[in-house]
Amino acid sequence: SEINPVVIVTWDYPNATQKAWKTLYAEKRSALDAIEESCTLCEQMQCRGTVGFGGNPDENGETTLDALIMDGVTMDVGAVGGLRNIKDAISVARKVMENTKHSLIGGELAADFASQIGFKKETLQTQKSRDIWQKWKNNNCQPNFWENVSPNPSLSCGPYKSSNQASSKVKRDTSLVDENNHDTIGVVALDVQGRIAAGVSTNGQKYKIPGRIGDSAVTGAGAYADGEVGAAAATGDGDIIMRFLPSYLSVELMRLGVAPTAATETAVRRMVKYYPKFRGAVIALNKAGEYGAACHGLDSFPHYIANVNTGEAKEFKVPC
Ligand code: SD4
Repeated sequence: SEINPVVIVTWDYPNATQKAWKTLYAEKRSALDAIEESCTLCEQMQCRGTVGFGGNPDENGETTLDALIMDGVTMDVGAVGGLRNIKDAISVARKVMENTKHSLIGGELAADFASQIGFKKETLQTQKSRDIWQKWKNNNCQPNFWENVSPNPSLSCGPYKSSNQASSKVKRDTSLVDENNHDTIGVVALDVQGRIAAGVSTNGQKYKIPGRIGDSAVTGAGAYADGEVGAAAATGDGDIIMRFLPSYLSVELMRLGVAPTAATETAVRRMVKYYPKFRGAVIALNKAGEYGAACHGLDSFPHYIANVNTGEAKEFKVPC
């Protein structure tokens, strides 16, 4: 007998949600397909400049991508971190999962991997991302992600010299995630065969230090799925998210019988206990098709849900 499919998507991405819903409901395809299709749409649409090419340049003005997909049936994971010059982050992640014994491939070599199996290498810079970067340079590279170092006086912006006299200390409890810097697409889905999967795709934090890889490449941080229980995905300050694995924690709490909303609230609270200025959110879905979300440090957290009751992508909002 067929299960009623469900999909939850972070932030206000109704098109991506609708795409996943069509894949799951009309086409009766897999949760993995729904995740790949919806994340791919956002990568191509450059959703809010925070997914895909041409957004959130790093200190050198380059855009690099993090993505992860997890199959709750096989517990297999594929991820890319700091992927350069390839637009299709989630699809490359899926290839890592399905066509290799590895789980995470990074950087320039991940681009080589992708190009070997047919993905096109091209710059991820656009005029817009160059302009964003130039403006940041002109503003003395503020904000930046260095701490406990002094700027190298011979350069207008980094690289920086190590120093004990911190003149430009950025405290880690000062969130660097602002309203335009936190919109990773995260997708959790249940398909008609009862299979559960999760995935995320992002270009990471704006002005990140080149080489930085975020939570969206890390299993249990950006996303997690266990077909016996459910799935979760996270968005927000990835450098904090990857210290607490809120997606993994949410799934483990649901395993103990905690409802999705309460599970995500506990996972968010764990981060906030140590980092009171944490900004971000977690979504969760259990095997019964129940879902929930929690957030912190934002005005509110919009997310989209599609199931047989909503009939199409419908917006929900939780206060933070
Ligand atoms: C990161 N979590 O790289 C990502 C950024 C983001 O919604 O936008 N999350 O830290």
